[in-house]
Amino acid sequence: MSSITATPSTKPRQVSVLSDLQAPDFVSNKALLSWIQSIVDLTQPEFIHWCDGSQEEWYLITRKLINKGVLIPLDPELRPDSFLVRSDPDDVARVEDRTFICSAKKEDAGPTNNWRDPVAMMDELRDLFRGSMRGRTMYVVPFSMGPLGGPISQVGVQLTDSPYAVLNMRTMTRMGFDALKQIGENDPWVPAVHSVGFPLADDNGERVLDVVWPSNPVKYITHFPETREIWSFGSGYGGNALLSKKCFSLRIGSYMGLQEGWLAEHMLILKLTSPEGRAYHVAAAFPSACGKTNLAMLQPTIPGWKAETIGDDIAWLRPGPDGRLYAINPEAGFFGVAPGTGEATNPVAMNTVWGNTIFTNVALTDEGDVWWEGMTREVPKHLIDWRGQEWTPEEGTLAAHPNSRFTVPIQQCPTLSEEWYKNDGVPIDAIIFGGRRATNIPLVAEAYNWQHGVFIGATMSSEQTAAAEGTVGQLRRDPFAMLPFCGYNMADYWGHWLNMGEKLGDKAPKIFQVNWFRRENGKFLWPGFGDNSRVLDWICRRVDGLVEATDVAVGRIPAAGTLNLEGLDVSDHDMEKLFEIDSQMWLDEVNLTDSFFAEFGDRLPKQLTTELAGLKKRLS
Ligand code: GTP
Ligand code: SPV
Ligand code: MN
Repeated sequence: MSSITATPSTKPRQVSVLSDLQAPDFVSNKALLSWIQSIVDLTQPEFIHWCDGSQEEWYLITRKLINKGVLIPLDPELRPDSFLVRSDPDDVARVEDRTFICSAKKEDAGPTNNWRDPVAMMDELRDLFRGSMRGRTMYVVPFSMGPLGGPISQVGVQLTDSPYAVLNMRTMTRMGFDALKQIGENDPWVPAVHSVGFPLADDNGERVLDVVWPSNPVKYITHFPETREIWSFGSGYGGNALLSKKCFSLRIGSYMGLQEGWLAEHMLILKLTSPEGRAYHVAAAFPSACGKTNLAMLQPTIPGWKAETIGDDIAWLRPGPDGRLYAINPEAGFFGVAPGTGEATNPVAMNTVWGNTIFTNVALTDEGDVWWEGMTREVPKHLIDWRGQEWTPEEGTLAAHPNSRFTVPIQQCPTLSEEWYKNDGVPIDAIIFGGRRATNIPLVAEAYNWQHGVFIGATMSSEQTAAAEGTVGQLRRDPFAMLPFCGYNMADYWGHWLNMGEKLGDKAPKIFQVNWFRRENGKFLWPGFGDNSRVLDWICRRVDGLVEATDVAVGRIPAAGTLNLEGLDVSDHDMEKLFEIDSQMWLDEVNLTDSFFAEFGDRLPKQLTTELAGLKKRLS
């Protein structure tokens, strides 16, 4: 563990257990109060802090963390009210092998999730959480996912001993007393307990020293879908600790969606306006660190198109009164990947992080600003790297961690659509699935119909990124970009999508597949970023039946001349490669899909078997 941030009191004292919850007067929900009391009794914090979401609160917490050396303020002239934070090198990404779905029955978690018996898990958690907040402040963090009081919105309360998590939650959600007021006497909310697992007292109750980034080598990210509870232990980083995000909005959310007839998805939401002035809304699922933030902030390179951002990571979708599928972004901020983000690739993100931003695990410049690989063409001569060490380019190491991130309010995004504020969401015209695939998957293909689209989503694979612990670059199945985020049996999830298609009928969005990452000799064939507007243009025109498509084995690809390539410097050879369908390689993939589907036994919807057989036939 790195540097010490507090001197022990000369007289070690027994850390007290709270006897008074100090709840604000307006809190009337008895279940909420008794739940908080039970967590206080279990974790034994020294202080309790109800987060009101005010500016004063932000000021007090940031000053406290500056004094402890946790937040490093950046030069206010360069990046006002912004901070650098360095995590423990062992706590830098989501821990998928420590993530559990604790449904009563193992089959309900399914073969793609880690499962624990809920009673046994809870026993183990109680042992871990007992006294885990001693000597610390427990923050009560009420938050709303979606606009306050909106019909699609949900409220949660995270109890945490991490003030860093509090600051992030403040940016990522509508956090504070306004959200707490949404929980009336009989209203539901999702309880989420989080501890970094580093109490400031030893077994004798004597105070111990804090560290800059407290965490615990034992980590558990656990979900109880049937009782809608979240318990997270041992990590302070990203999706492990900001429980509104993956834990609530996706894992618990997806199960709520199954029960209540809606969808919680790992999707960006983008509004596009054509040169003719027609507005389209698209939702796109890409695995972690595969381009959602970038596509959500796209600057079209083809004339006349306008792109506006609604969400970059999560979408909640449900049929509206007119029978179409409507989406909201439940979040209020971006927790975006820093490396690769620069003026050349994502100028909108660069403009968004002008200030009020928390940067985690990036490098510090001599001027007191931040830097990461890909931010500027020119590499600084000297930096302090993400571990806090002197760094020069000759070092040959990465100055920023590959999963370093920025946390920033969505309202700072210059391309934010005013529709982000809409309670009822936006009607979705097209759903896009994308992954990081060096081979096989064409630049763009349209699904033949909803069922085929569900098959495309279900059979997605992608090269693993640094967003989670594991081997980067390894190709793995990531159905619907939800492999780490589906809170129940993936086969039932596919069934839910198929049912949704039936419900939506001819009002269902069209489904597409894209791949910006096809390579030849290690080099990307497609320029990506702003030029992805060319693909979106084709997709929108297909939605309105304005351009022709050619049927191939895997779907419908642009007919000759229908993809706008004007002013683009991609050779005919590369364009051909981008759409190449190698039957043998595809048949190999079909065989792998066969074994993948077999893992789900008789829970696999038979429509997917039909689709697989259809694909095989078209390929041979
Ligand atoms: P999560 O926040 O982890 O869910 O990720 P995300 O899907 O929002 O990923 P993001 O947009 O941050 O992209 C991650 C990486 O992909 C960055 O390093 C980008 O530079 C790179 N990237 C995004 N779009 C493109 C593209 O069109 N082409 C290429 N080659 N790289 C891209
Ligand atoms: C992802 O990994 O998909 C993220 C980052 O969006 S985290 O919030 O850490 O899950
Ligand atoms: Mn994500």
